Amino acid sequence: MTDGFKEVLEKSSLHPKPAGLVLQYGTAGFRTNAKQLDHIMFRMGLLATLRSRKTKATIGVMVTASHNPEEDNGVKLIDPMGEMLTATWEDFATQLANTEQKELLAALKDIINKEAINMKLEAEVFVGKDTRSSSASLSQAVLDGVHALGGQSKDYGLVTTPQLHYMVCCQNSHGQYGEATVEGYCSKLSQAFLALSKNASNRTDDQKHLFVDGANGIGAPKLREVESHLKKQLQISIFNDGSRGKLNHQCGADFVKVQQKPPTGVEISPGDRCCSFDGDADRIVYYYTDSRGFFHLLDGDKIATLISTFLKELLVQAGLDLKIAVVQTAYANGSSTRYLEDTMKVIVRCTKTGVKHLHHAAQEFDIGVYFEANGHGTVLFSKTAEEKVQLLAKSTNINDERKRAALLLQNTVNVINQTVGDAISDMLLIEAILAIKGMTVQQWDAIYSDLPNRQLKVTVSDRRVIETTDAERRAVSPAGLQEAIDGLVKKYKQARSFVRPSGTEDVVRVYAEADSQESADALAHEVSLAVHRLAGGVGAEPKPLH
Ligand code: NG1
Ligand code: ZN
Repeated sequence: MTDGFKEVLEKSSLHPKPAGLVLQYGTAGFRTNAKQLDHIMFRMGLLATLRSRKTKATIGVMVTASHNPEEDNGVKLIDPMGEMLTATWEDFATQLANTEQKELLAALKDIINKEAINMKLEAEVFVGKDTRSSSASLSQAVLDGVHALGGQSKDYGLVTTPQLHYMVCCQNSHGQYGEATVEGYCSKLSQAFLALSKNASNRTDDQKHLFVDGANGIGAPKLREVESHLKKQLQISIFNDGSRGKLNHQCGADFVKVQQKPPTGVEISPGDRCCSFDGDADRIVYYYTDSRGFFHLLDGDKIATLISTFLKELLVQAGLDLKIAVVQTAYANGSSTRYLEDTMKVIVRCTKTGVKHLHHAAQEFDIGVYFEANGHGTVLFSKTAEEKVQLLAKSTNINDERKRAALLLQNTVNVINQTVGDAISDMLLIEAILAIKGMTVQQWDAIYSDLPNRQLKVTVSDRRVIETTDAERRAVSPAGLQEAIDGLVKKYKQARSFVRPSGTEDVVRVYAEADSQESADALAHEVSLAVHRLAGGVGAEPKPLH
């Protein structure tokens, strides 16, 4: 044990913390300019090793800053079943990250004591990274941290975030979830996709064609690996594959969702079915342009609607009584919530922003479909739900319709990466559903019409002055802000607006929706002004959009 700590001391001096630097383990781990992260990475290697001893399981560490600019990077820990790190350990992560160099050993020992960690136990950490130029040395710093505390490591190199989550879950379920290799991932998902596709009636090559914007990130090369298993059932053209353009620059799911326009670098014709991944391929949005050149976005809400409709129909056909729910955040378009509740009659839950909140809420149902409007999401099946589906799929004394539905459900379970939102897995599921239902992207889009909406950012001196309640839909401080928002919302038809401090950027986010784009834009602007005035705005007041 003493020796181990000696190594920590020696190695940590190679990854020194800039004095005074304070960073927070936020909604998506640590995320900031890559230059500030070397010591964080080393320390997260240490922490993951402790977490592995504590849980007696393999832990994951992913080096990525997702949809942030190329200059940024970040890191997040993955818990044993592939889920996000538990909250108490997020606090340990923040403490360890902010401890000055000379206090590092004391901070480590503090965690070891508090959690009664047996340092004699073995530890194993899986490490992955995205394609950022800083990721290679930063992931090496993570590995240094793991080794300094005597942990074993497996470096998966370049993988998508959801692939690393998948590996961790496979390892800890001793292969029950699948094989903990990229090849195992590709073959599990593609086999399920091919089985689902058999239920589609004959499709032309055009109908099988999908245009994918890889955000110039890791999603593009990883999609190519999957594609080689798809036996041409899906014909993919990949744009922004990283060979030329800059990561997330004018492309990727976040750009397309927030700007509400197609990415640059994609040559598409009216009606072509397109989708965009984000930089680490855990988000996906779809879109097309119509013959008049108008852009149509199919975001996480439309994806959740398509998937939950499909699953609900299969449950009815299979005669399975399982409770299905859709989990959203306040950013979900009001039309989607209304459609799901009133027309589809499914349970809808609203949680705070951040995947872990959605994930936990979804776990409360037999089938929990969760999606953020930005396209991050997946489907969770309870153990009971999976068992009932398996049993029915095996049974011999049921009619053809029930059998077909049970097999479809079984393959749906297998195509989904239940550990976390996964652009590749979501894409395969969506493509299979469209094929089975014989649906075009336009028909999918027509299920309901989005309310026009606008997202804006306001810079304030301290965004923590904004505190919220009711799943972030109402602000409780600063005084007067919520009253101001309520007053503004009343001026517009079908309007809704809320504000919250971002967990990944130093800004306050403003969201507004209304019956027309002009109204949504005007409301978003007026609410931004209220935030600037009442919550300590920095710089010039926000200008109107038009
Ligand atoms: P913040 O910056 O807290 O709004 C953003 C996204 C989240 C989530 C995280 C993590 C929006 C409005 N917010 O969080 O949904 O995806 O990043 O990546 O899209
Ligand atoms: Zn991401």
